[in-house]
Formats: sequence, C-alpha cells, structure tokens
Amino acid sequence: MKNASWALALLAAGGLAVSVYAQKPQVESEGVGGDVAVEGFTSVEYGMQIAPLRIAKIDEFGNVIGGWVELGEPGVSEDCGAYLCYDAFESDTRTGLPSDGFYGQNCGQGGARYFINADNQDRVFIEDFIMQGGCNGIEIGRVEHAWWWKAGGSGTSERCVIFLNTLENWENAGNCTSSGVLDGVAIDFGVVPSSFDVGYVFTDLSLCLAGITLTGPADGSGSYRIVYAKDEFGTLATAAQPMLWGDSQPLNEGNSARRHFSDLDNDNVVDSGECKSYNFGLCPDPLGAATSFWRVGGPWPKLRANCKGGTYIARAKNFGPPGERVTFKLDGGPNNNKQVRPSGRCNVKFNGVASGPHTVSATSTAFGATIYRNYSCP
Ligand SMILES: [Ca+2]
Ligand SMILES: [Ca+2]
Ligand SMILES: [Ca+2]
Repeated sequence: MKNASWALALLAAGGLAVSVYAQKPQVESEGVGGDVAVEGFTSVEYGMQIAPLRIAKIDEFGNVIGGWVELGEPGVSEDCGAYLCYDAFESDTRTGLPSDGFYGQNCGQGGARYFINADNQDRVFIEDFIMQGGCNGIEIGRVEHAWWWKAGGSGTSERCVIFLNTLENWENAGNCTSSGVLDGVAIDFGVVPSSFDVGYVFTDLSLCLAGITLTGPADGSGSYRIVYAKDEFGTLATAAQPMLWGDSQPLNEGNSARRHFSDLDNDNVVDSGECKSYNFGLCPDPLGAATSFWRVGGPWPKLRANCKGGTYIARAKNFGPPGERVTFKLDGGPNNNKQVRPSGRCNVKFNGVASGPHTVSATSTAFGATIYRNYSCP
C-alpha cells in the first residue's frame, strides 16, 4: 500500500482575498430525520484524468439501448457544453483540472478532493442537485466526475463502467427518496488502475461526441444515480466511491442539499444507515459527489475567459442582438456593462487581477440567465 498516494493533504488556506457575498437560500430545512453522520475521511492530493472508450444509452434498469458508440480522439469539450448548469466539480478552464477558490471561498485544497476513507464502499448512490437558471428541461451534453477507484487495492486494476441516470425528483430530502428516472448513459473506461497507485480518477465526458445527450429535470432540480460497475452488465465494482466536493459557495452554479443516499445493498430502497448527512465541518460543506453538468452547445450564449499579465479578459457571444447590454462581473464584484457588437460578441478586460482562481460571470436581459467561467491567472 502506498500511503503517499492518498496522504492527508489538508493544506493551509491560500492568501487570496475572499469577498463577502450574500448567503444562498437554504435548499433544505434542518432537523428532519433520517440522516446518519459519516465519520472519517481523507483528502487526496491529486487525480488522474481518464477518457472513456465507448458510451451507450441505458434505460432505468441499466440495460443498454441502441448499442455502444466507440469514441475516437477526444474533441473540444466546450462543443458539448459551454454553459455550466451545476458544478460540484469546480474545474479550471485553463488547465481542465479540478481546482478550488473560483466561487469566492478558497478552501486551500487546490486540486485535492475528499473521500471517506480508503475502504469505504459507495458503489451505488443517488445525489440531489438543483441547477442554475436557464437549465430547466435541458439536454446535458457534458459531464465531469471524480471518483476513488480502489479496485482490489494497490497493484491491481479493474475494468470500470459507470452507469449514470438522471431523475426528475429528490422527493424527500429528509429520507433521501427520489423518483422519476429520466434518462441514462453507460460509460466504459476500460481497465483502470487502482487509485492507491494513481490517485483519484476524473473525467470530462463529451457525451455529444458520441451523439448522446442526457435529459435533465424539467424544473431544473432532481437527482442523479451513479453505479460503479466492472462490466457492461452492471456487475458492481470490487470497491469504489465518488470523490467529494461542495457547491454551497454563493457564486457557485447550483446546489446540493446535505444528504446523500448510499444504496449499500443495491436494492433501490433507502434502508437504515443509507441516508447520510455530508456536513463534515469541512470546507466547502456540505459535501457531495464531485460532478458537473453542462448544457449541450448550439446557439446558446458562450463565455470564455483568459488571463495574461494580470489582465483578465472575458469574451461573450450570443447574449442578445447588437446593442444588447451584457453585464460582466469578476468574482461577484461591480457590474461592467458592454454592448453586443454587430458580430454578436463583446469583451471586457479587468486589469490588475491577482494570480490565482477567479470566476467571471456574464448576463443579459435578452438571455435572462447567467453564465460563469472559472479561469485562474498564472
Ligand atoms: Ca424536479
Ligand atoms: Ca446532497
Ligand atoms: Ca438500500
């Protein structure tokens, strides 16, 4: 066992100034029954990015529909999702890596993510999520996810197939019940080495490159189910669990309430001890599975960011007709208004920006929602 590969890495908080934002609304009342506290977890310093070999649509029972689509070279992930609807993953556009501090709260974790001790099992779980405005009834074209792939322990490997279903409802937060399966995909990663040897694993799934999308909840809030399997028939993996991150920061896209359903006996019933509170007294509580959902591309507005020499440039496209006013904010700061040019684009520059993580947002009346982009200044 290589302890170094999953050593505790609770780094000291970074020195960046943190702005104070208004509190997000509570998404769940406190004090309802049914939760079980979880003890003991670890922060893993680094992860290894992996790409899927093939993707298939599945039904609510995990049966493949319509066959597998083999994937070739990874394409441009933004083409499958440039509009972030839910973010409990917090990747950096500049590097594509999990990062920290973009939404106004720097937990000092960098690219580290938490998990619940190396031997914990969470091979079948359902996590609740609420997406941001503009994300009702969408087709999801891109998903990011991080997980701990223990396999048989250090020195081993196992084929990894993830089964992912979206559900319309998280119907009873206190009891972790859910309903209304909407859609599903299976993602085959081939043989993946144990996380004991390579750190946690993560992926940026461009589903649309396989001609596949995933229908999100009609009202923008619901839940998703993940099964970590070792074959295409859904045989449970030897040992796996999601990496954990939070999305409670004020600027963060979306929310997940503090409970998490671990279906330990894989019977699709919330049994005693399976509905757990993921408030651990950690930054950024409450934690949940490290996952993001992106709205599939097309004519939807796009926002890109870049930063060089302390100048942070945000580029907006398709936010409205020429003359439409687009409001940009850096890290939730003052409004910067720009008018859409005849080309459909407009830009804004922020000067004197410190190195480190930053989030830029853009919105317009015509669009009626906000797009965020994470980009760290070198
Ligand atoms: Ca719903
Ligand atoms: Ca949750
Ligand atoms: Ca159960």
